[in-house]
Amino acid sequence: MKIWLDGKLVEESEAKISVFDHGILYGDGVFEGIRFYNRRVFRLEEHIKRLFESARAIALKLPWSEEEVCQYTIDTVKANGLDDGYVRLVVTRGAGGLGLSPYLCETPSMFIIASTIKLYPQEHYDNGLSLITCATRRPAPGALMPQVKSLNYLNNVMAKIEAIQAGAVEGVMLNEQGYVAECTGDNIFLIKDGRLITPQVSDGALDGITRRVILELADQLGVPYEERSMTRYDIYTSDECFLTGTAAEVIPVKSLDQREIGDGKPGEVTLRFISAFRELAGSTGASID
Ligand code: PXG
Repeated sequence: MKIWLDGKLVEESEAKISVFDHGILYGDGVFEGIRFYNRRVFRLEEHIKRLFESARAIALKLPWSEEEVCQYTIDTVKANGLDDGYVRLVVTRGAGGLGLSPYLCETPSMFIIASTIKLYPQEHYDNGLSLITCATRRPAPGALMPQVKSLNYLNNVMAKIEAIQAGAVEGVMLNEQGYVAECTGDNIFLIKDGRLITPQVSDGALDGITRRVILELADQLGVPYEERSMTRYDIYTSDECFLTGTAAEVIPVKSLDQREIGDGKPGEVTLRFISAFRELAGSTGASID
């Protein structure tokens, strides 16, 4: 596997970063995950824009332009000879001394991995996955801005452990006010009386690119939607529920806290979104050829 690291495509065994990198020492950095389908990188410019915005929000100045990073992403996918897969870009504050001041770090580091990812077995896409409500809350937006895709995922990792230990597949995370924010690595959507509902970003959700695609598709499919605060009651009493994320794509949910959602099977509106998403993802995106 070839890894893009600070300007060069190197062998995986050569792709090493310093133990003094503040990405490791303090989780000081940002990342993106992008899918490619049929040799086209899906929503490439949008992901790179979000990467740059995440970096700006944490006062991390990148020495490359957005266009250059798009090109490096394409170069990495190409160098690995994959038609379909997942690209992971990681930008760290770079190597500096001990001490959390980012001003100790001179140059940010970036690496790009082009590989494959499978978050869930096919069975969950066919039958829906089970969720629990996690006790671990999303940090308040005033503590950690939910839009920033930072290298601080401990909060999500703790929530994921809870979900798995409870025998579920994913976990719903609430914000400090008790409203639903999102899942540990996916955004959440409900269908109630023919309307699509998803929490607002200000409730602690990542402004997911797949989430944005679903809202665009809602317009095309003529499904009215609302971005609003929701509680667990809204999920328990919804007709359908699904999750979205670059890695997960669009996946139906069959239960929350052992309460069956709808009739416990992937709903009809959900299936329409899944097929519209697949069609779009399989036919659009930045070509690597
Ligand atoms: N919420 C959170 C907390 C996420 O981390 C999403 C929502 C979905 O956003 P997108 O833009 O992908 O539609 C994410 C996505 C990985 C990895 O290992 C990344 C995510 C999730 C799971 C794994 O690269 N981020």
